[in-house]
Amino acid sequence: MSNVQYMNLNHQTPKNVETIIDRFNIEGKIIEIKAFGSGHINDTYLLKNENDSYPDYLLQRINHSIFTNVPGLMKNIQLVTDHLKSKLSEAAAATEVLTIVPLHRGELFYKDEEGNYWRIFHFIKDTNSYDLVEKEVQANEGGKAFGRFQAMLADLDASLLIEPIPNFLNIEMRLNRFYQALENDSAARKHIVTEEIEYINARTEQMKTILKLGREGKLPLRITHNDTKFNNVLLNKNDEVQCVIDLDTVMPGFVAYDFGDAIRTIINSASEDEKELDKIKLNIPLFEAYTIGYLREACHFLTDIEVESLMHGVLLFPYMQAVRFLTDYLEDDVYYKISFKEHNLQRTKAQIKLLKEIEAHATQLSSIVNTVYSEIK
Ligand code: ADP
Ligand code: GN1
Ligand code: MG
Repeated sequence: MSNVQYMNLNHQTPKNVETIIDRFNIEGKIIEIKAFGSGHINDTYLLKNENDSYPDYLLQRINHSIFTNVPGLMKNIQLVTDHLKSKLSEAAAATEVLTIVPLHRGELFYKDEEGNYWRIFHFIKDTNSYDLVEKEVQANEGGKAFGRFQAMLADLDASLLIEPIPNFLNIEMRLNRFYQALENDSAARKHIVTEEIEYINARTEQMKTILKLGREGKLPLRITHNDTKFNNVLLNKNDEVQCVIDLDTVMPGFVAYDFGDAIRTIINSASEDEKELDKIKLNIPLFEAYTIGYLREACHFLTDIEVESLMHGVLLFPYMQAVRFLTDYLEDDVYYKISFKEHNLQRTKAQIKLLKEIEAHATQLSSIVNTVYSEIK
């Protein structure tokens, strides 16, 4: 019998959704399906159950042009979530870690006739994710979340994980792709972005600091999240951390990457794609709150050089994001979801403005990291 009794379908509902949902081992009856969240990569839908004795679910179409090895990706998520759950009580494991809902025969995803890949997680109730951080307590909880995440994964054998996107956060590779896109200029947009190109060109060597420290053996590779923007952590109604989500990019990385990408979204008083650049200011109390939350959880395993590297991550991430958005703009918007024609250009400009602000306050931000670290360790 079908698990889908009645659905409040709308134009955003995927085709053949009943057939897709019926493949999965879900409980109860789904009575409503709606598009959910503001992620840039996957298509996400909330599946509402008929009554509260059964869970709601989160259905996702995995963007398989970006994640080309879906079996490997799902295996990664299973390894990571099993490892996290093994350290928690049964009750905490169910609500503080993502739970994959398998198909009836146990597979972790479903490939439909059109070649789309689908997966389902338990929907974690009574939580919020924030595109824009509002309060210090939220930033502090976010820091705790990602610090704890890294700490709990420190004893997972990294060789078991595949790299879902090879060189994902390698700035050298990102710059090579950017210069290739400039050379191809396939959308004939290069002439519009001369100022942005100049800004990027002036910082290429400086932005390779973390990579170089890694190559010199001064920074260890750890298991990191690699997509720590703030809407990838769920907070409960009391603004306490509930769950780290969006585990698609978990793989070996440097801790400064997770710190830098989280700060990129926390310290910005405006949104990632703010049109009015004057609104992009730094919220330094939120920076401090995140740093305290993170270092309290992570200081026992971090080396002094890793702590020093955090500030390089803070500079690198708005830069890398500007490079990535601008590359996509030059390539005619093939990677990120866009809501209007010049969206990737607007995002690029906003990230460059954010980096200018961070550069202007770098000494102050560095000294906050050092003070917090010396007080906590
Ligand atoms: P994307 O890769 O497109 O960013 P995410 O996995 O981050 O996709 O999901 C998009 C949004 O859906 C998240 O920002 C969050 O708001 C929400 N979300 C994701 N997983 C869950 C979950 N298990 N429970 C509740 N909300 C979730
Ligand atoms: C994407 O999936 P989402 O929306 O959480 C991207 C990140 C970028 C981010 C910018 C797999 O994250 O790397 O930092 O957009 N994810 C992937 O908002 O490319
Ligand atoms: Mg996300």
